[in-house]
Amino acid sequence: MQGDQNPVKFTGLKLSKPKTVAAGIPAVLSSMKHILEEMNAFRGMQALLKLNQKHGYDCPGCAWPDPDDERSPIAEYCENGAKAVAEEATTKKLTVDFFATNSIADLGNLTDYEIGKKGRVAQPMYLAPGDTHYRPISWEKAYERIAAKLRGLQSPDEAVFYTSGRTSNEAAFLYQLLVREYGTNNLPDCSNMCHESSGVALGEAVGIGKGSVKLEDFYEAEVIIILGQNPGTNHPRMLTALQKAKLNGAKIIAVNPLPETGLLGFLNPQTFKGIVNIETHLTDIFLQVKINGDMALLKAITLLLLEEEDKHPGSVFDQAFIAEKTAGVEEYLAHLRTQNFEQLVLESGVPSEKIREAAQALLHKNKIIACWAMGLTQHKNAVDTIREVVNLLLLKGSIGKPGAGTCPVRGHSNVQGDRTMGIFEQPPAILLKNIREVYGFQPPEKHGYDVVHAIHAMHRKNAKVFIAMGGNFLSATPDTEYTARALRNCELTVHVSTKLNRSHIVHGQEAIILPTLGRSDKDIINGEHQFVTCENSMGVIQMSKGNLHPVSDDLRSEPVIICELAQALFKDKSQTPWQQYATHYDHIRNDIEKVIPGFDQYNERVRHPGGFYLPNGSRIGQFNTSNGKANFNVADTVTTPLQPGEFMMMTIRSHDQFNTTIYGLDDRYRGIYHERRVILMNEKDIHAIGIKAGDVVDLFNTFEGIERVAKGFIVIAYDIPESCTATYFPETNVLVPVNSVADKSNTPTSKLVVISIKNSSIKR
Ligand SMILES: Nc1nc2c(c(=O)[nH]1)N[C@H]1C(S)=C(S)[C@@H](COP(=O)(O)OP(=O)(O)OC[C@H]3O[C@@H](n4cnc5c(=O)[nH]c(N)nc54)[C@H](O)[C@@H]3O)O[C@H]1N2
Ligand SMILES: Nc1nc2c(c(=O)[nH]1)N[C@H]1C(S)=C(S)[C@@H](COP(=O)(O)OP(=O)(O)OC[C@H]3O[C@@H](n4cnc5c(=O)[nH]c(N)nc54)[C@H](O)[C@@H]3O)O[C@H]1N2
Ligand code: SF4
Ligand SMILES: [Mo]
Repeated sequence: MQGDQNPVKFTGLKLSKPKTVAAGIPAVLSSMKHILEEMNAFRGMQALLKLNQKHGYDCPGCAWPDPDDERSPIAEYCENGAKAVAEEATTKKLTVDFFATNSIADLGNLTDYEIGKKGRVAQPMYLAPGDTHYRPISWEKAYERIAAKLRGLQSPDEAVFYTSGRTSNEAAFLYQLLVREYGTNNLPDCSNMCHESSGVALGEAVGIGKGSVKLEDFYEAEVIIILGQNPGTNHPRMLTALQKAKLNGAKIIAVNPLPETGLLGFLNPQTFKGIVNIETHLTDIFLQVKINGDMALLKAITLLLLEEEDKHPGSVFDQAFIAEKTAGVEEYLAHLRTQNFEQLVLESGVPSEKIREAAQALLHKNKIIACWAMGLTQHKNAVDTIREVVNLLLLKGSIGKPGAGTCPVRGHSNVQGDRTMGIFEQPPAILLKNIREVYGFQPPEKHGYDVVHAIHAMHRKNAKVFIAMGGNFLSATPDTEYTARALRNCELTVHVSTKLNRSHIVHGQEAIILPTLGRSDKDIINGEHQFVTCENSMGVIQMSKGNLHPVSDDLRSEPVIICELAQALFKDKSQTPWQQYATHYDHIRNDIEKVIPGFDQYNERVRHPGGFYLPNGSRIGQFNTSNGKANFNVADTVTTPLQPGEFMMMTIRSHDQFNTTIYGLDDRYRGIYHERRVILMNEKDIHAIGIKAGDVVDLFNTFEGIERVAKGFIVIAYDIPESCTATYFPETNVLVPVNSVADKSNTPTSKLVVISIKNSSIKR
């Protein structure tokens, strides 16, 4: 339907050679351009000077950690951090007039890029049943409307409460508390589409669903393997850590279907060396795998290591560690011995000499860090692939010691914290017990809906109210047409949002937008400047205090919105101090301390500059699994049979976006400018199906016999393995089948969609 997807508008593709170094001066210039497009220079300086400082605010971009010790006083951020701030701290705003002149249908004709550039939502808005325009509504009336609807449902399980990973610890804690007091565990979150596979795999293998390394471990590592991650774009300051690791002698192995610029080389714009363009070459060994060829590649490498270990027992594997700390090694090695090296080479797509080179680099090293992101997690067999990464680390004794370990690099800036705070449809027993003891109500135990289950439930009208704490559910989820129908089937959709997005346009019978303060906004309550806290990818809890004057007086903070909604919903029937929580966030933290393990003396410790680390067993070699050991896993590789004319498609991020927020139209490092509707293909494949680079094509998927179509993409010949293609998320989410999910984690398989390609009737 109209509005579900980005309208096809070509913007004028320009191509150049992909870059060989990331950052440097072009990154500094790009940061400034984005900032100055959205605000004046004074506000820009105010915003950037506090970004990632110990008394400033946490970057709303990714979850990469800040250094524990010294921080640059002027620029402790990257280009994409600056863009995230520009997007949020913009002084453009959507007033009542904007909504009066733009109908829902008008808004549906805008691309995501155009919608985002309109500015911040400035007051609560309401869309009445059958109405064509959002109209202003008071906060109190909005809360009443939502509360009445929630109270009127036959069961609390008819409501769905989504969370995106920018939400602070305080807001996340209150949100899950409200939802559980209301009576459901329907708490899907963006993590379900992101690192869920890592959480499941690591939980089973080493007893905690988080990574084990600290930033300092990078500086001690001997080998760093980076699989399925594009840090130059998505975690740019990771390049600084990699640069330091290299200077200390580490070797870097990159595993990716694309030669991503940030993995190849880096110019640090913060050092004098960088300014005068002396580059650091980052990757030593680039393994250009086929899409989902990682498991075969890992097995091939491990097989070579096993051969050497057989020849010289004890010289390659850490036998003492294996004996003392792990379980299942016999089964694993027996399985490995059944594997055929040549077959694995073929499945991985990587030349055997390259695999031998990688094995050689690992042979006598045991300070090994493995980093990964969406290139591993969003596959059918993602959990097994990640466990194969852990298998390798366990053989080498490379976990629970300095310079070694697991590093799933998280996406959203507080996605890890939200999970710690209880945003999870499968609540752990300890959380339920503590809630019961502290708040005196019986929280529900039955597991709730995750993202995919929530879509189906709304589609079937089993769920009738959808509430989102941030995010862009429609565009981030798979199978856009199906999800749009699901949202439209709701009786009420509610979004707590900073900016307008497609999920506000594809709505339930009634819809409400509650505008909220962002990370960079100053949050004053009763004259006191409040702060919130976040957890980064390495388990550090830090405070975040915005310093910019909000663009509208009618914005409220996420914690306050939740408290006010809870009061409207529960009236005087709740024992929870909702009113008190909204007066000072210290009260919230005092109670988090009672409910969530690891937060002792929360208020005191988080006020220490740089915050504090949460406990993490795997970091110190204590594996809190059911058998107290780190567990090996035995699983076979999975191949995707392709018919002639079929390809594997991965959906990836360009350099100018944050998930569904489109900052700009350039993907500078890949040399693709001013266009997002593109498909990257191997030259031979282009030729084989009788099309040409520059042609406009339509893309098709027919999973489970349903035809899904994404129209109008320009073909680009690119350095990508045969049978593999790449497009940008979210334009091709329409092709990701909602029922194609990872085993165990239920994560949509956004990195492997089988497609066919035909010339389009649409002209450029
Ligand atoms: N600027 C910016 N920063 C971001 C985000 C953003 O959108 N913009 N998003 C944030 C979020 S929520 C997340 S989760 C992270 C995402 O960070 P990434 O995971 O780095 O993001 P993707 O673009 O999805 O890239 C996946 C990478 O995996 C590769 N890949 C795809 N399939 C495979 C495969 O089968 N095997 C291997 N080995 N590689 C594969 C792709 O070529 C690509 O380089 O970034 C976070 N940071
Ligand atoms: N095909 C495909 N699909 C994917 C992925 C992929 O790689 N390929 N990646 C998946 C991943 S890893 C993720 S994490 C999800 C992301 O899914 P989401 O987290 O749902 O999506 P975002 O685009 O990050 O959400 C952006 C919106 O959040 C709101 N927002 C921004 N800041 C704030 C804030 O401070 N408070 C509040 N309340 N709202 C705010 C704004 O309204 C903005 O429009 O997408 C997933 N979808
Ligand atoms: S690396 Fe991530 S958290 Fe750090 S400044 Fe860049 S976007 Fe922000
Ligand atoms: Mo993510």
